[in-house]
Amino acid sequence: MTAKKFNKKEFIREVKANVKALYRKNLEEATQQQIFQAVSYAVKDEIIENWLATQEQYEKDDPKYVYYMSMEFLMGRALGNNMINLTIYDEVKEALEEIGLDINVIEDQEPDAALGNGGLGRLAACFLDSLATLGYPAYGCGIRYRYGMFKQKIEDGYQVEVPDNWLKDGNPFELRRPEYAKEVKFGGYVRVEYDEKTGRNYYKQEGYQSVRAVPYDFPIVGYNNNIVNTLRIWDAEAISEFQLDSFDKGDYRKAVEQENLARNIVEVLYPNDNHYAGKELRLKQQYFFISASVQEAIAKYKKNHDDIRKFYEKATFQLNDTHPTVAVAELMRILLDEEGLTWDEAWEVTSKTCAYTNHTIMAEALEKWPIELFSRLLPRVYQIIEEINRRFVAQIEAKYPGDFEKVRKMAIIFDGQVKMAHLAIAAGYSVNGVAQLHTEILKHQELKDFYEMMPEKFNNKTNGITQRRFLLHGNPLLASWITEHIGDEWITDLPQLSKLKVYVDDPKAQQEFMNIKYQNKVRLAKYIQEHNGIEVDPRSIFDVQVKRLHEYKRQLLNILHVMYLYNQIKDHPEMDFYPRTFIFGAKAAAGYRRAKLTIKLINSVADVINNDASIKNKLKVVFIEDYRVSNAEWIFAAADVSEQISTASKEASGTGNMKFMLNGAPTLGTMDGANVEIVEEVGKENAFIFGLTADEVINYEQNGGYHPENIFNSDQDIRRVLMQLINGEYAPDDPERFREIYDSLLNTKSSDRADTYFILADFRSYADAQKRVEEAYRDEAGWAKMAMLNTACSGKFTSDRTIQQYVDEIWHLQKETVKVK
Ligand code: 475
Repeated sequence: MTAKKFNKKEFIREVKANVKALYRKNLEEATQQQIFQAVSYAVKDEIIENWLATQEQYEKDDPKYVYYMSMEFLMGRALGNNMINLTIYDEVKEALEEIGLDINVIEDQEPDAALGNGGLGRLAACFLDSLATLGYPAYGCGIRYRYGMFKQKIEDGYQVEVPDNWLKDGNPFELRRPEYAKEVKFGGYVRVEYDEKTGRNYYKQEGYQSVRAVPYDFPIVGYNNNIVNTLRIWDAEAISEFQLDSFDKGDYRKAVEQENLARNIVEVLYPNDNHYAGKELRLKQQYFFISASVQEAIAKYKKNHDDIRKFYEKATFQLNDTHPTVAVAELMRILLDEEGLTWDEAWEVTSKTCAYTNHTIMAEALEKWPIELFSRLLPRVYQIIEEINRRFVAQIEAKYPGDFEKVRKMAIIFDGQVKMAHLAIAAGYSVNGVAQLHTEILKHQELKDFYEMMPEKFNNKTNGITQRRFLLHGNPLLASWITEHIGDEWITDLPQLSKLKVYVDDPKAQQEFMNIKYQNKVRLAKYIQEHNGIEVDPRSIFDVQVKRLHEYKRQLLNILHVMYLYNQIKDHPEMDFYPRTFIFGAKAAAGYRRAKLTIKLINSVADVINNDASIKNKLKVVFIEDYRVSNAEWIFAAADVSEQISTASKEASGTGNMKFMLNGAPTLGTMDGANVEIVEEVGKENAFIFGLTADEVINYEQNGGYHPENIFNSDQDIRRVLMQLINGEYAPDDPERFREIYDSLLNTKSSDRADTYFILADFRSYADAQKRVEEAYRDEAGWAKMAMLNTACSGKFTSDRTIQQYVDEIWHLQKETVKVK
């Protein structure tokens, strides 16, 4: 099981040789970026033998693979993680020290691979880490966006989006695989031909445009087990050698269009989280990577198998939300049109291959494509979906004779739209939610009709996170401390952390634990000083909310509460108030006006409070620019309080909540998503829970909402805070600036209901919970115990456990082992 021995001398020699070969420079002349590249190539060399050995072993064993199909893989940086999983981190660190290099500086040269928005994309990345660590054959399948998630600059308090040119210095870990290139066709029309011999119709797409999909492979290194899986992401190139004779060589216009298609398709990640924009290019992206991935999966299968009707025995497709759902129809198309299966045979394969994970119940995230667009772009695929729909509707009618309501609610194609979730559910063998509460809401509210018709498909897989990145790499001090106390098995068996429980009352352990937290706060304070120019006191409570900016996540509730606290401190300067630093980090979708205005509000409140000497540094507000995976690792390690304050029922799971818990930060949150399970593990007394329950929220919603104006009228503290949104308190140059936010909470003159996310309804209970946080923090020993218990009880939330459940209950894969030669 143990990796081959690391040779320090050899490694140094290689780094030096790489600098020479890549840049014709000696080490002394090279920039840190160049050294990062050289070190990465040396680390890649350590990986390559294992990568080969793994693929060889798989070839020999002929196992079943999971293809994790996802528009997003939010990988973050690779170098540190690869060194960690190869178990050569400390050795490389020493080697680099020997030649005068600082591993942190070198790691910091690497741009984040930000091929994702938030939770869904980062979950995919954690899953790949766990799959490799547990030894399961897997491919991540996605898109190699030229530009990932935009970089965020804050200018005058506003978010400015800057393109993320992450590939500009080259990517040392990727491997271009032109030998696996595939053609993907768009548009045109379908010609039907009857074949006398077989008595069948054959369908041919003609007059189409096409692009060449070229895969790039990224190694996914398992922890200390020699296994290296592959993340295969597709680039688009203009067709050159394909089909040169199939269309008029003189068709210059078409050639240019195909060039443009190729260039546009993989240009940029859509920066929307929990939101569907309905753009044609997005559908092109979806079909592009799905067609290439499905073609590749089939080609791989056919190399060693001749009965395509048993494809599902060797492959399963996990669809990461509905974004890759066109895979259902693409698989059908290939089986019918290229493999010559009958409909029933093809359907049996498809419905035993595809499984769907739902990540959100936000209505605005539901993918519904206009028929016109869909059928124009994917004419043959659309025909197939029509037939799937026809048969599915017949099934509904058979089960519920005469009940047209059922058809209206459940059909895949209805009202001029193709509903991707309905397709995924009808075609897949599994439908899962991502936390217990979320799955219950799917079963009994959002997908009720589907659950009633096909209850056997529904199951829960509570999300998880990888402790290798979010503790071992992100919080090395705590990681070492834990290993000193309970050994290092937690790295691959997180529930072992419960062994820490015997230390929670031990004053020495408490002190050490809190001292590590303090040092991590110092590290973050330095980062904030360097990047924001704000001085924060590491002895203050670090109260952190980092996640995408979305109304349902209620960053607004947090900042309104900060405004309320500031009023209190100003009114009662004598009041005993434990110093707090409120830390925010969040990107808003580029077109999400209200979210962007909320960022401006946070920064405006920060400006006023941070520059008010009269409050004697009791309160600080920091907005961390460009929140992303790499700085997240530091932020989690430094947090005292984890803000998980979504409107109950809206956050499917959350995964940041788990990263905070792992790093010893108690949750201040609503009973939403996986918070419910966190509280179940750690105990209510070790969290700060507030607010309406999911049932209460759903009840209000189904009965026409509630009346925030009653709260406004009866609670003068709240009223005062809201008035400060429109009296210029935080916008003296333009008192109307935050009117929209004020209106969103109170004014029903717009067609939306006021305060859709129950901010006023939960405000008092949130403020009370915050008060409890302060009281608890004053009790040093009590707090240390609570923080340690959070770490000790976080074992359930490893993505290793999640993946094992997917394997046992959905995918049914066999574990592989790989020996190094
Ligand atoms: C949930 N993204 C979290 C996380 O399961 C959950 C939607 C449409 C288009 C682009 N991106 C999306 C999401 O829906 C998403 O990220 N959902 C999140 O998935 C992992 O923990 O609660 O909001």
